[in-house]
Amino acid sequence: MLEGCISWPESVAARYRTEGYWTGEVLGDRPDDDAGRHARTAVITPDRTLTYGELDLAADRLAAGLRARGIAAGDRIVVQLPNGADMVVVCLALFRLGALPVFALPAHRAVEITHLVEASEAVAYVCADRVLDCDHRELARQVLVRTVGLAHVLVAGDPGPFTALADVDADPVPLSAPDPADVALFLLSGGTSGPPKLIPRTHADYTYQLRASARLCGVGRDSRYLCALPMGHNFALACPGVLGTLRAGGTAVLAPAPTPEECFPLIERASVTVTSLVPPLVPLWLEAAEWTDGDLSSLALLQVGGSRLDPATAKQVPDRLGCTLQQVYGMAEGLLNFTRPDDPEEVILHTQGRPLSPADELRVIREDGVDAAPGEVGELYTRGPYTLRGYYRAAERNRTRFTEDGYYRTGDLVRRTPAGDLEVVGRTNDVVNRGGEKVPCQEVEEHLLADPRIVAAAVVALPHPLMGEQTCACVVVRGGEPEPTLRQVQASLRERGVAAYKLPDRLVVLPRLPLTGVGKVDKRAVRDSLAG
Ligand code: OOB
Repeated sequence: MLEGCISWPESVAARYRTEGYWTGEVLGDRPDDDAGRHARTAVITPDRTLTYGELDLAADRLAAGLRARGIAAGDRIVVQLPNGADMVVVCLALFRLGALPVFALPAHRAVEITHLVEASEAVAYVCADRVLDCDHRELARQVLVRTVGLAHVLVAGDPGPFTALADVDADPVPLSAPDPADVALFLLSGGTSGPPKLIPRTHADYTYQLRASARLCGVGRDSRYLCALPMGHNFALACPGVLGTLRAGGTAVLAPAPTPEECFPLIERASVTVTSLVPPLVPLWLEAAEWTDGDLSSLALLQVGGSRLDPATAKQVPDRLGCTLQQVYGMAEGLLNFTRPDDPEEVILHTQGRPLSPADELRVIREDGVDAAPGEVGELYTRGPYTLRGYYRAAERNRTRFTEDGYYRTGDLVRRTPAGDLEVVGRTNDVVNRGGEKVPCQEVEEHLLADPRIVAAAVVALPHPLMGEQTCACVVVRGGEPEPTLRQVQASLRERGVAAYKLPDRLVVLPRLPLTGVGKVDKRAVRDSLAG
């Protein structure tokens, strides 16, 4: 396995292989038993349609082109592309080459991309020319100034001073297949407190996740999965998402944004059968479904996950969208829980489901260290055939986030019903879950403290009706300085190149921050004082 990654103990790996969880399959391979595949539709976007034959050829040409430019198996490539055909082609090309995509989120800016390039020692950054108000060529320029080793910037669209992705093209060459036990890609942690940690996912573990989630969700050749959320996030990528749908021989339909305006016409045009959303989008979709004259009747399954879904909203989904609701409680680190389409309504509305795999091992540990009984709250620990054994090059973090016997400490507070379904009730770690987008408090506090006017900062979650949680920055201002406004604080963070979703939603200036007995900021007291 790649240096800096922790593999499963050999006895455990052998069991996953003999029990059929891990096979010889690798990402990017093609089934040899599907005669009609070549001509079937693989990808639909608002302006392009690709058959499997066209997709395979585009990926093979790009893989050969990358190789000709010196990119090799094991190299890390930061990928930040909007949902579209290029993103799918790039993924397949990298998998076939054995190069490892590091999936950035669309909202990431210079701070985050710099961190990802440094943490992964990436040799390339793949981006679009412009997305909304962001010129990624300018962003790439900033990253190049701050990092060493980034040899290639490949741009979809107008490349400016860099290389056009379209020019990375060569006649296909034979490539040796990667080892199923090796790392195939990196996802980003949302659940940790500092900057995101890199999560290595292997060919064996990820192909298992794709196969098992497609089976659970009934995704096959006749399925059309709408990717409305960013494709680089585990949920839309692989639960079963775009990659699971393509492995199953179905069609991936890619929407540039998750709004009803973008998605409803695609649902109708492509007869979409399944899609996934984060909870804040659900009320918008329900409302838009009332007035749309588009035909949404093909939609059979709506997956919702990433943060807590309000049961009253959940209850309206079947009637107003005409489909089955599935709650998904997952994490980039591995473990996925799903409600099953045939579960009783009570389970679908009020729980976040149960594990994907019979080989997932779960423990719920109370605050006093004892295993919780059904109904009792505790922190969820897990290990299994698609849950990591350690973050990439993060020995210190790994000591605290994993037990000696390999369980990942999720940081989520859950309750297990007697039937084994999970309810997520809170968190032990310092993260604000802003409608599925995870804001690491400590990182934002560090950015706030870079402002010379601010001498102390505590970032906490405040409840919010649509987002679930919002970010509130509580700051102490240096004596004699005027109090900054929220807009000023947001502007200074944006100027530093911080992603927009991490900017505080609220600002509270306090005379001092409450401290615990050992002199650390007492976040609970901060939250309580705000609630008051
Ligand atoms: C998904 O993945 P991440 O890595 O962005 O975030 C994981 C964390 C979990 O540890 C939990 O705190 C929270 O997000 N979460 C939920 C939830 N699903 C995730 N909290 C309450 N209810 C849910 N349904 O967010 C993710 C990955 C794959 C599939 C779905 C979501």
